[in-house]
Amino acid sequence: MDIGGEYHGYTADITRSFPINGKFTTEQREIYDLVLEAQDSGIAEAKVGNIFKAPHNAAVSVITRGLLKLGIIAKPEEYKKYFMHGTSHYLGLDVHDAGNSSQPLQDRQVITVEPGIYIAEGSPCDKKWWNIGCRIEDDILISPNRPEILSKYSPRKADEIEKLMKK
Ligand SMILES: [Mn+2]
Repeated sequence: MDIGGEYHGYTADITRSFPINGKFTTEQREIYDLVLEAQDSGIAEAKVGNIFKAPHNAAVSVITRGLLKLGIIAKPEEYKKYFMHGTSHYLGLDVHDAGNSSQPLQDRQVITVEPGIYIAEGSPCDKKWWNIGCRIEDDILISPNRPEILSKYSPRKADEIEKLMKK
């Protein structure tokens, strides 16, 4: 679910992915944990002075390494087949807010970090991966120190998602 909300004129936008029957299969869990790791790496780069694409570059690096390791791709550049969108946009008065992505990240800006992996049926990999799709999106406040995850109270780890699904 990719969900946008608005409160007193300001917006938020988060995404959560979950296994439809409540429990991740082995393959779903591999992909989920890889996207989560990519997101963690991206969030760590969401800080003052970094280029706007720093979170994306970090996420691409993790996803590429992971897809190679899982044998889903054979060459690094093939990651684009399964991760075909950007990782961040600005948040503010609009849910895809105006902003100059050629400027470094600044204190008090809010951006999303939302890597994903989408493996369509018929993809050139083992069919056990087909039809798995996953994106995890959170809202990050840029500060000089540690990036602050504004959406941190929404369950994010695979175990937390399964626990929530059990309710
Ligand atoms: Mn978004």
